Amino acid sequence: MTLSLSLRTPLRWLAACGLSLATLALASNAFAHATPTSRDPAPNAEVAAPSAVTIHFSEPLEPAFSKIALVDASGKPAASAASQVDAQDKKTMQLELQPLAAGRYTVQWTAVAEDGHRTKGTYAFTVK
Ligand SMILES: [Cu+2]
Repeated sequence: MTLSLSLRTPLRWLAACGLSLATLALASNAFAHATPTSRDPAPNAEVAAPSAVTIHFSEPLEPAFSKIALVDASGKPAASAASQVDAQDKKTMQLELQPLAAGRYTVQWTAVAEDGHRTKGTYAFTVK
């Protein structure tokens, strides 16, 4: 009984320690996730036909895995080009647009930071 207790207690401490280390690692990784710092058009904005959707991110992006898509109110793709990550700052992603018809549009973005972590989001704007 005494033996098993003395063996198990250090194991429990190890397990607890490993858990808090994992929590710490997760918390510090969260700072490296790419999140939007500005979006143009802005969420819920009413705009004249914009020439592009531009999103600035908090972290540099992996261009191969990061993208912006735009769909119209019926869910159909509304952009003919593919989005681009700015080659210099790598934190700006842009989707160039043909003139859009009036209506509501949804931006769907996926951002993969240089640490490999993926973030994604959607928001809508309206073309007058
Ligand atoms: Cu991360």
